[in-house]
Amino acid sequence: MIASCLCYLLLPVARLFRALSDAFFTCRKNALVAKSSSPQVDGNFAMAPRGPDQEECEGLLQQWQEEGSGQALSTVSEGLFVDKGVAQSSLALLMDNPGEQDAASEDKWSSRQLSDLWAAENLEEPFPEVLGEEPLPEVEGPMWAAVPVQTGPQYADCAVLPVGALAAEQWEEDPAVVAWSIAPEPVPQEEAPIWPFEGLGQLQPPSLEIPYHEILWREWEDFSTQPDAQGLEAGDGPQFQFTLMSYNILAQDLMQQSSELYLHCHPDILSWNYRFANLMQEFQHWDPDILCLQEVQEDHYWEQLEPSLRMMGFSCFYKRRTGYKTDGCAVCYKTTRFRLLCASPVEYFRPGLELLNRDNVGLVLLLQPLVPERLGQVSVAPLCVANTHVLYNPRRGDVKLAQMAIFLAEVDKVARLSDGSHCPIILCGDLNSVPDSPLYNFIRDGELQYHGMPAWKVSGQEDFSHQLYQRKLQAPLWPSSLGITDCCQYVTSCHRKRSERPAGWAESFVEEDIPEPEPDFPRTVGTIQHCLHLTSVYTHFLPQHGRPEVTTMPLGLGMTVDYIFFSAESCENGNRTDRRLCRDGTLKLLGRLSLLSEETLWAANGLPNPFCSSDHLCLLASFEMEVTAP
Ligand code: KL2
Repeated sequence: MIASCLCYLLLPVARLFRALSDAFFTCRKNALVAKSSSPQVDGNFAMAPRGPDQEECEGLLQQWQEEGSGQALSTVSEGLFVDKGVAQSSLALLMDNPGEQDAASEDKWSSRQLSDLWAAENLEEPFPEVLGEEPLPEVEGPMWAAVPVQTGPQYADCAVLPVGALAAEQWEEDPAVVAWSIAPEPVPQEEAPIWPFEGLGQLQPPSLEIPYHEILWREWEDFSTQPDAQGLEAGDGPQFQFTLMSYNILAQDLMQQSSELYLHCHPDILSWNYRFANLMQEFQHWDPDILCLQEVQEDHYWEQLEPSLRMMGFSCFYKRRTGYKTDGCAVCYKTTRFRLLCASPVEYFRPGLELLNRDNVGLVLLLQPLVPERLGQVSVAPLCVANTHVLYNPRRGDVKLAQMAIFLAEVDKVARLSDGSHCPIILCGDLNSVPDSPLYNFIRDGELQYHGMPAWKVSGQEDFSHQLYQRKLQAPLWPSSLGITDCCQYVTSCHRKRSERPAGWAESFVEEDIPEPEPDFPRTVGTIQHCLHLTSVYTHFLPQHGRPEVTTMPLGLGMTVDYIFFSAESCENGNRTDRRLCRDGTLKLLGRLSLLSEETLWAANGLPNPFCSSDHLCLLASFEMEVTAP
């Protein structure tokens, strides 16, 4: 009786709170836009439960602006001075003592020491330019931004007030609009940022100004009430639910090296301080339990992101790229929801192998879900979370596939149970490959016939069919010396006898010293496989109007290259050829944050924009795991 009364009272209150914080979030974004002309974006990230209506938003905005720099990033700046000697991340230690990770041991290693340790292991050497990414295309000006934006259909994505609901003057007062409708304040010449669009009228946003938060509104798509194959709805019986975000946050160094790609952006919104504040606000708003980041610049990670995320309750792990690039991947998890079982950094660079001479990396964590005490003595399987950023070069699909093979082999090793099956897996990141490309289909279908395929075809990013010379994929795709089979498994884990393995979980990653790979093992002819049974959270077309989903917008061309894949059991009559996988395996997809169309992002001046501070959108999904009685 008391419980049901509480339910009736608490549920509406919780919903109201959510609605209020959503409204505040959008106001705060506009405030950030208004402040974008200042070199430092101020304000703390705490969200106040405030009213959702426009008036209140404006009031809040004014109040926030008046507060000015007095509250300069209070939550963040505290973190900046945290002694690195007590940093949380103790990856090397964990690798030495898997399973013995505890608070005391974490304190023994400073984050900088660990970083140095890795750097030493990586034997970094400067690489000649030729080993880097393809040279940037010549860009004379932001051509794409000059194309007139169609302001019609994209508003189908807006979940809040329709366009005509407020008077035009109100929009004009909106700081999101003002910031983009007027030229920036004149500043002394020596301080003036180079803004290449001075006087280029066609680059102004469309005349009917819509606040960014309206254009870029993202729906939560809820699947929790859809019954699964067993007819069970989410929440039938005890379950463990969590959310995961995957986000390429655009490394500042990479952005500066490829500044031609960002000519459409006002320089103020490209400053790291502005973008950092915006990104943190996004993390705080969506509040994921697991955060998988790509393009995390090392200094920004140690000095700002890690301390801030730690204060938000995350424990974070980082793997920097090999070579001279300064960014890498990070995986963070809420310590109230998960306990770390193991962390495995993955380097794709292999000295002496031309196929693997690029500096991309991945990071694989095995996490033990922490079941709330109220559920009693129940158990949940560990969860394997794998995050990577694959090579960009659209011509080198051969390299991308070899990188993916190493990544899948690591995931297989970390997630493998003693009976040969796998624990639930989430594989996410920026794969620099589009949906339905051979690389994408390989992950989803578990098989790829690659022999004779032009290397550029693998990722589907660009069509190079007109070029005379085309590198073709030859079998075997990678040499046996890599120690990885055509099923994307380490040779050692394939050949290991069951009886040699102790029962339980941790054994597969205790063995860090992989012995010399056996020189010969059977290779297939022109086919690679994996057995992880993965399917994508996103379906790559928007439900409302069937347009392609976009996760990034290089030079105004929208495409999907970011993914969250997750374990799904094969259908009962699971036939590999029908390419169908059910979504009701050990991980159930409860919902996802909708993506946007290219047209919608055009209307917001592409990416990054004052509201979204990366050239990628974040991906967010909610899952449920089965909880079993012991
Ligand atoms: O597409 V990305 O952006 O996932 O957002 O991944 C790579 C590219 C990232 C890391 O290498 O840098 C970007 N043209 C355009 N973008 C490039 C290029 C290039 N030639 N090289 C690297 N990137």
